[in-house]
Amino acid sequence: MKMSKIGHRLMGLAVAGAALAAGGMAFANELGQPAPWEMTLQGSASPVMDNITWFHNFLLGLITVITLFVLVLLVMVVVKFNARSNPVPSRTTHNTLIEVAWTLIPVLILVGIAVPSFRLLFLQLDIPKADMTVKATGKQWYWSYSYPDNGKFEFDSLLVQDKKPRLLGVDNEMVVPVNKVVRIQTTGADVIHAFAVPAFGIKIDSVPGRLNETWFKATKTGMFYGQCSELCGKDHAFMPIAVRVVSEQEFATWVEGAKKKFATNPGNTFASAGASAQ
Ligand SMILES: [Cu+2]
Repeated sequence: MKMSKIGHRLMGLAVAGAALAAGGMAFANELGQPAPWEMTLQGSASPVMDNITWFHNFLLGLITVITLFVLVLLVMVVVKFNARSNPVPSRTTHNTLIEVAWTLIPVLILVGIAVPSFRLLFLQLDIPKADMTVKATGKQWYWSYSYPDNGKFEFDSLLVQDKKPRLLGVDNEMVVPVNKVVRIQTTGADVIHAFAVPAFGIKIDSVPGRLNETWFKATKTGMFYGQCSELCGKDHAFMPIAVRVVSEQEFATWVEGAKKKFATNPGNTFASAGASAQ
């Protein structure tokens, strides 16, 4: 009776575990936002993030193989060469072949890591010819976006308490067209913030008095969320970044609406944040 009760509980636990795992799997690939039980990187929606994901998986595979190899060697040493099984140790001190191998192979591995690593670094830092620019200004504690190429309007983007997804929903999203190279220029109006959107593989500091640049090309439409990623004060956790990626036509329509909607925005002296940061 007692055993069956324990068995029952164990089975319940197993089922719960499996359900959680399955739930995690189902959520893991949700695009543009974090998910419960997520173990991998967020889904990618830009060429840079595709590369980051590939590089991460490549390194994870490589380090797994190396770690297992070292573990096997250690186990062999422990089992074969302990005092009991190997009472008379060999007095060998050098083996040229092995010494050359254990110098050369790690060098080759490092070169194999360096090549894709530098390629990725150049992809991130060498900004291609931009189709448009969005300037993101970090403020305590919200973001302001301005569109210098699309009519010089600027608006604020604040967290909306009850909006889903929780702590990520904002009143005015940043909107960009799909498959266009968007240059992000960012600065801080008061303290250092950081503009980060995982699905696009971007994270860059927003520093008062400086204009930092990065870029992304969103390859999918939809909502993509990020957060300020530099401790910036008491509401640091409550200044999300919400990017809505739409078709080119929808973007043009949005620009027309935004120009009117934000025409009377009190903070709409273009690049005012940059000036106040000097
Ligand atoms: Cu911040």
